Amino acid sequence: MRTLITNGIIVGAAGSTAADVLIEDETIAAIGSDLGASGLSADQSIDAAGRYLIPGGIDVHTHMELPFGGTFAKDTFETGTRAAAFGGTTTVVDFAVQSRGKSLREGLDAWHAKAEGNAVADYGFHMIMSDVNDDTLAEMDQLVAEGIPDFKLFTAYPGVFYSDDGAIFRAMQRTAKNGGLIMTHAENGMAIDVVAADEVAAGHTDPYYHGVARYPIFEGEATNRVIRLAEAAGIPVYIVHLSARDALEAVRAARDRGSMTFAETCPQYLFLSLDDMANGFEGAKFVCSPPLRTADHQDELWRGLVKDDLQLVSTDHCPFDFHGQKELGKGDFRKIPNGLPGVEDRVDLLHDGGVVAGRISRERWVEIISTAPAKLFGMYPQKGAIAVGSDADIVVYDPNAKRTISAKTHHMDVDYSCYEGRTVQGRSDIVLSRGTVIVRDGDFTGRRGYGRFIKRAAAEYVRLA
Ligand code: DUC
Ligand code: ZN
Ligand code: ZN
Repeated sequence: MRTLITNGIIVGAAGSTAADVLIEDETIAAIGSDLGASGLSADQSIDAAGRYLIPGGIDVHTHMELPFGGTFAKDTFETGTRAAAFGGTTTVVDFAVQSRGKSLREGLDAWHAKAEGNAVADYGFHMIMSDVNDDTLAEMDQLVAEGIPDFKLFTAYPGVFYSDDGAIFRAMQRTAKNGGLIMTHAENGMAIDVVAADEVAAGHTDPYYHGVARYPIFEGEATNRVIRLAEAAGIPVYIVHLSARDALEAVRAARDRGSMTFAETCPQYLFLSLDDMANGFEGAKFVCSPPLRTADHQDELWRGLVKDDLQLVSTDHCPFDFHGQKELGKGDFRKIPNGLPGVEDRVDLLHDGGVVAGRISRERWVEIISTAPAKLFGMYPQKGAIAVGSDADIVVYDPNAKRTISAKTHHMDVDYSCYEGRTVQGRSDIVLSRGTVIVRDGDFTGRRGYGRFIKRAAAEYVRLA
C-alpha cells in the first residue's frame, strides 16, 4: 500500500520545509519536494495544500481505566485512544498499576489485557510502583527488558500509592543498575493530608479547598527532595505533571547545576486556574492532583517550556464523569476522584495558546507534543519524527481552522469538558497511524484493536541528554 501526501509543509522540531511524503505500508519511504510531480504511482493520494504535516502527537501520561477513589477513570483503551486520535495524538503511554501486595507482573498483565485488541492507536506503558521491596525491585529489571523502562513513584497519596524516601531511593539505586527511569509524582502528601483535614474540620468541604490544601510549596519541597535523591543515586529523574512555580524553580536549579532532571507540565496548568474551582460543587470538574494553581503560575510554566526547563506537555488524562463519579465527593472534597479529561485537546490547545498566541514557534510546538516525548521515552526515531524509516504516524493539520471545544462534540467518554466553549485555532484534519488513515475530516476510519504495544528502549537518551 503506497500513500502519497503532497503540497503540505512538514513541521518538525528542527525546522519546517515544503515537501511531499511517500508512505509504503507502515513507514515513511521517501520525502522530497517533487514526489508529487514525478508521476509516482500511489494507491492513495492526500492533498495537504495549506496544511502542516506533523508527526503524530505522543501523550506520555494517560490513565485509561485507572482505579481511583472507589471508581475507575472512564475511558477505556478503545475510547481513550480514539479520542486521542481525533485530537492528533497517535501514541499514548499509559500507567499500569501495581496494586499494594501484588506483583508488578500482575499489574502489567492486567494493563496488557485492557489495551490489547482494544486500542485504536499505538500505546506503551509505564509502571506505577506501590510497593518497593526485594521482589518488586527484582521485577524492575525484567520490565526494562520488556520495553517498560519507567517507574512512577509517589510522594503523595499516603496509604495508596505513597512511597517514603527510603523506598524511592531504593528504586533509584535499582535504575542506576538496570537503565530504567524513575518518574515521580512530587507533592508532600503527608503535609497535604494535615492541611486537608484542618480545612474539612473548619467546614471547608467544597472542591475549591482541594486546591487550597495542596500548597505550591508542598510541590516545590517534594520536587527538590526527589531531585536530590536522584542526584545521590546518580540517576536521571522525570517529574510528572509539574504545576507550580515552586517546583519549576527546583527543576531549573537542578538543570543549571547539570543534574539529569526532566519535567513535563499539562494543559490544565497552562490554561486553567484555581478560580475555575470556585463555583461550588461544579469545581469538582477541575479536581486533580497537583491541583490547579493561581493564574500567576501560568506565565512561569510557559517560560519553562520556552527555555526547555520543561521538556514536554502531556495530559494526565484521567476522566471521571461529573454525575455519579465526581459526585462521590459531595460534602468532602477528599473523596472526589482526582483527574481531568484532556487527551483529545492537548495538541490544539498548545497550538492555539502556544503558537497562535505567539509564545512558542510551531517547531517548538511539535517538539513538546511529539518529538521530545519520543526521545525521552525511548521511541525515537520510530515515533516523533517525519523521517524516512519512521512509522508513518502523520497528522495533516490545518493551522487556520477554528473549533469550539465542547462535551457535546468531543470523543472522550466523559460527561463534561474542562474547556467547554473555548474556541481554539488549529485542527487535525487527517490522522494516519502507521500509514493507515484512522481519522478523516471528523470521521473515525480506524478500527478497534489496530493499536500496537510499543516496546520502548531504556533511558539511554536521558542519560546522554
Ligand atoms: N493525579 C490525578 O489527578 N489523577 C490521577 C493520579 C494523579 O496523580
Ligand atoms: Zn500523579
Ligand atoms: Zn497521572
